[in-house]
Amino acid sequence: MAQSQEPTLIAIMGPTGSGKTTFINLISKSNLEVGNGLESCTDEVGFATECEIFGKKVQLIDTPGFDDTEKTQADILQEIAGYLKASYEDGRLLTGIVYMHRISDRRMGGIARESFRLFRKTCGDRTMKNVVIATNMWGDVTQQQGEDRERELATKGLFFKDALDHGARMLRHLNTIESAHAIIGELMGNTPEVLKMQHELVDEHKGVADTEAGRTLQSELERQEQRHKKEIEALQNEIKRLLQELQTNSQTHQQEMNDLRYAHDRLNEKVARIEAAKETLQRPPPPPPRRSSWLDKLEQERRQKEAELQEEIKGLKDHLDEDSVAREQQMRELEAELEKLKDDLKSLKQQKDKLEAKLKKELLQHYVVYAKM
Ligand SMILES: Nc1nc2c(ncn2[C@@H]2O[C@H](COP(=O)(O)OP(=O)(O)OP(=O)(O)O)[C@@H](O)[C@H]2O)c(=O)[nH]1
Ligand SMILES: [Mg+2]
Repeated sequence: MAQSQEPTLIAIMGPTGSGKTTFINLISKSNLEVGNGLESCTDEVGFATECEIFGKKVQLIDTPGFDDTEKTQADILQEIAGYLKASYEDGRLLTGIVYMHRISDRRMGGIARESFRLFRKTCGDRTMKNVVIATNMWGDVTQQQGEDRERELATKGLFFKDALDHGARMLRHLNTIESAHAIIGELMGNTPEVLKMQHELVDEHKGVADTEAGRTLQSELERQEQRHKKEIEALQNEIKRLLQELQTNSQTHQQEMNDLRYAHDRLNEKVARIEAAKETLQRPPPPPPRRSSWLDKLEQERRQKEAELQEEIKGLKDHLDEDSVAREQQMRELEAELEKLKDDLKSLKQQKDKLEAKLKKELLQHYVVYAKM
């Protein structure tokens, strides 16, 4: 039966995505938002519906992971500090804390270790006996892998050994209500304790930055800042070196460019000469070369001589023409005379033929007379 007393307060902490909210919903039948992507889901302290475990009222408190994808570690520390301070001032102390860790993580890298360190400083050594480190996601590894990792986590100072040495326990959460109850059951009989940070904030009136967790975070931030500054310096040197290289290269490139430009100009000249030669080929042949002046003079003299000769020839021709006219006239007169002679000859011939015919006739008459005699 549930008691009317104040519920036992148990906070669930751990890296983002480690299954804190899922664990809380499983036990308390709450409906707190569970992440389904790569981004962090719970970004502030949340309270689950009160539930009853082993006859006692329990309230589970959900928290954001120190490695939240949106908020900084300082934001998360402030958020958790705010809750711890208020709850201590209200006289409500945590009976236990579950720190979730995925056994499926191949490594517990820098951020995971840093988160656990902040968790340790928040709790302090004295309250480690009220802490259960719950490994989950056993379904994602083989039994052997899970056991090997569990051993490594428990025995290496870098991981959970120190916390275990101070009284923390390590349990497996098999994602069943039974294993979840078993984990909470481990914490139920504990005496509620004031966490280190609560003591610092409330009893010692320190600011968050002055708490051990705050200082740890601050020195970590300074370390990160130094590292980033070194990285920036290295980057600046690299940029400087690249710029110098670029400058040297650009000088080399300038020379190469000049050479190319020179070669380009020479080629252009050659092309222009070829174009000109082609154009020349297209042109009509050039006029004959000019002769020298003495040739011109000779030519002139020759022309003059030719003109004189032409004149002389013309004169002769004219003269010849006059002679021929006279001769033609003479010829025509001779021809007319010849024609007249021909006519005379003809008429003479006719007269002769007549006379001969007359003579013949008279002879014949004489012959007949003679014969009769
Ligand atoms: N396989 C497996 N998956 C789990 C288990 N617990 C949680 N998950 C899954 O892990 C993812 C993250 O779970 P959440 O419960 O949101 O984790 P969270 O620690 O609350 O994350 P934040 O709120 O971001 O800090 C979800 O997809 C869960 O379904 C588990 O025990 N086994
Ligand atoms: Mg969550």
